[in-house]
Amino acid sequence: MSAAQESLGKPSAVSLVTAVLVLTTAWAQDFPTGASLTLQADGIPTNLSAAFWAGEALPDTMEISVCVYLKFLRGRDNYDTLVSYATHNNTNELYIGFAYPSRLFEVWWGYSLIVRANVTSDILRWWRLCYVHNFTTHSYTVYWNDRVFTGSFQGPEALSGGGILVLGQDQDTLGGGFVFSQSLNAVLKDFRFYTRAVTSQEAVDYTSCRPSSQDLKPHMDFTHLLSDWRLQGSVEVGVVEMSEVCQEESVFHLVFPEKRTFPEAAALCEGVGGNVAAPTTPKENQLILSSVSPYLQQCLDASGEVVFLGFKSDPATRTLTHYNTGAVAQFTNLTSSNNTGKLCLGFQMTVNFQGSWLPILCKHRICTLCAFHALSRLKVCPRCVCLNINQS
Ligand SMILES: [Ca+2]
Repeated sequence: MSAAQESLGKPSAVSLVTAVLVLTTAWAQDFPTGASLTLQADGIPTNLSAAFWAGEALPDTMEISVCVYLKFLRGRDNYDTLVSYATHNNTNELYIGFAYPSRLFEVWWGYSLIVRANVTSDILRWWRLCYVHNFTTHSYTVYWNDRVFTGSFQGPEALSGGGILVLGQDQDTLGGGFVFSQSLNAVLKDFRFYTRAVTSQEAVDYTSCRPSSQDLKPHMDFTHLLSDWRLQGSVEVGVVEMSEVCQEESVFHLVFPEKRTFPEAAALCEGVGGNVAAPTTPKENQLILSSVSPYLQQCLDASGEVVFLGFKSDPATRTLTHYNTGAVAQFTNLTSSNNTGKLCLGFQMTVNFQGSWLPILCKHRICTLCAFHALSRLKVCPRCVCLNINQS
């Protein structure tokens, strides 16, 4: 049994403490367009912040679908728990979360990992999810922004009804047993739990920002957020516009023209809410060239490198993987074989190799290029980066 399996199922000795519910506004009305919840709105990793379903209990069901728009604000040590559904017989009757550090999408039943999808789930950007789980055919589909993952699983024949469903914490006992390392710090918008398999058309409509008007109403959603859900701990209720969830996903680059090792560069980028830039398309590579060109005088070193890229090189398998998520690079631009024993990558600016990639030592000191997906949270000031920590 893996460490993850042990920790997911292990009962916690931490008792449940009722904390103060924080509401940005005293909402009295319903939210027909889909409200948002911010779990752990104060950013503190605790076992307190959670949303309990308080409406009609789930029936036994042969099919379920979970759709949500979500933006992770921070990752937690062990799991970012989205849905924890527990019954008297099984505290993991259905568990949906994102495993550290790969941030892959996972579904657990009891002590068994039954579904894993190789999604990218960076923090500070919006992800649009529909998860369809068919107990009869033992098949699943994960719709994740514009990607789709399908597969089959070994598991139960049905979901047992009558249990407790919690968003943002993992139940190790029925209705409790939470630990902060398996909690969630994220904004959730328009959460829906169906006791049927939504059609692929419905799922694609939802994940491509055309959510249905809910003619076939989900069993659970955020329409009556304050009466249907019991909110606990630092939870904020608000409204996020679809235009924010669906805004064009563009990458924004920032150069820090001081020399750092790769670990120092990664710590700097992550400290300001980004990542070391890891281009995924020729167009992004061209954008990096434009971003670093003004810094040649400060940054260009004797071997022609200007900044680190956010990939790790494996000389044995000749593959590049994202340094943070471990995802295999789909686009590469190496000048030569990467079988050099050097594990990091530099972005080259010499005349004949403008914009190509070169394996270098991670302890080498060159400039830092950070990439951001969430412009709204970042203000760029002259000669510094200021974080807009909390806009509320
Ligand atoms: Ca657990």
